[in-house]
Amino acid sequence: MSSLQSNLSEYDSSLVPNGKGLRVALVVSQWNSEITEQLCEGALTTLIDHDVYKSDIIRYNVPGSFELVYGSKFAQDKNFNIVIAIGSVIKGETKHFDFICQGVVNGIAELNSKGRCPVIFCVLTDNDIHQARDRSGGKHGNKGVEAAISALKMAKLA
Ligand code: DLZ
Repeated sequence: MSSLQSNLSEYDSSLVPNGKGLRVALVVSQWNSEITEQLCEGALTTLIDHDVYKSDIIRYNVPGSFELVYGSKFAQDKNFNIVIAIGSVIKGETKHFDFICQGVVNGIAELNSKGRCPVIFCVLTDNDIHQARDRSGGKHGNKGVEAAISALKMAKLA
């Protein structure tokens, strides 16, 4: 379902596992930081709302979304229950957008199949800054919230 049909910040809290005691890494791309800071804030607030201790949430910054793969692997190899990779790729005039998106999605998929804990994909891939704003706290909600809920569910997968 596209985010036009659902709001990324809406969820049924009765279906969300409690996060007490979970250790969470937020790997945050600094490219398009106006957007990634909003995504990070949405994820952080949602994790804390579900009882993850603030001191158990560690943030690592990476320069751009392409570096989210290495940053997530770096975090995965530490003692976390879950990693959330946060980025925003916005289409430009060249094919760079396609290469970055492809690299990040393939890299994170591989970490999920081979690494020691799940990596949640909190990467917006938009045509322009307006679409990105709409999905990072704007009219379509905040993908950071959605990512945090997925993180809680995956960390408690049983
Ligand atoms: C180079 C680049 C471009 C053009 N666009 C984006 C973008 O929209 N979002 C993003 O997160 N990163 C972008 N980057 C940077 C690359 O992800 C990467 O940091 C550099 O190519 C260095 O490896």
